[in-house]
Amino acid sequence: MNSNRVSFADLPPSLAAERQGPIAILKLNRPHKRNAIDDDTVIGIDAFFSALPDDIRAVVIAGEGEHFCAGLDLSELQERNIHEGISHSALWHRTFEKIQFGKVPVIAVLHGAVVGGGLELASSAHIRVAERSTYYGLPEGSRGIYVGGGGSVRIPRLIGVARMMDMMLTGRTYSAEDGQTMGLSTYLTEEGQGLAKGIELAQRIATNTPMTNFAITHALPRIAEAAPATGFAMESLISSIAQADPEAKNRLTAFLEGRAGKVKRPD
Ligand code: 1HE
Repeated sequence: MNSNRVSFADLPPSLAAERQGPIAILKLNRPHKRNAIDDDTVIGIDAFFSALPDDIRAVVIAGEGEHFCAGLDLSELQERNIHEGISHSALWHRTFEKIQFGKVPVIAVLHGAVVGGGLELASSAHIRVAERSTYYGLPEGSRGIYVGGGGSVRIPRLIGVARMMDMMLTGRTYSAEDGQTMGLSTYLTEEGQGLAKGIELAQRIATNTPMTNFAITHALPRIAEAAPATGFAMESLISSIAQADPEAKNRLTAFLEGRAGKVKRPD
């Protein structure tokens, strides 16, 4: 595979970006601190997604070392007053918004600890691939703090309010297998195979038309939360916009002429 290391933005040492054809791989690169996210890292993630080249069609986020991410760098928290806390949370919100509602679909590849802000980061991606070593936790409850990176908004949409409350109130953790059953991940792989799976999925997603990927990542979640009458109207609009794309016409013609793949049974 043609792989070359590129700097998409002025990234801090805690991040490493690599390009493989139409996809980019962003790695949390602070394994000695279990990829805990400090200010430089969150600002770097923001810069990476802000400066994503137009010919990148999908992104994979992964973590170096034994763990995906230990969440917020707790050493920085000790210094903050209320006003600084609000600004900090808003910075995380802006950054993760660029992942969830950015230019391209994003796949998070998980292993080891996916805790606190690490789970918030993973939840802002569109697809999660978990290796068997993955475990999920929200230790904020026992640390006397609260999620601040959009976790209250995104995590209940994946697993429900009751499960998130339990995790925060009791410190309960979930295994990779539990997470897969609950919907935290939608792919479960053996150890060491998550990145290859994430890249395979990203390469597949990169073959979709950008218009379809936009409709799926931007319109679908908003339609799902809209009142039904609004949702139906939005769906009619976005589906007619997508099908008017010349590339959509080419693909439909290719299918009708027997030149496009059929829908396959699952393996
Ligand atoms: C850290 C952090 C961190 C590790 N901030 N430094 N997150 C947490 O409450 C999770 C805290 N971390 C852990 O529970 C464990 O570190 C792990 C289970 C993730 C990994 O354990 P282990 O045995 O592999 O590593 P370790 O020995 O605990 O940590 C290695 C080093 O990383 C050590 O520093 P050192 O200088 O003594 O070598 C740790 O102090 C450091 N480290 N995690 C700072 N999180 C937007 S709001 C989000 C709110 C939250 O995310 S709260 C949840 C925070």
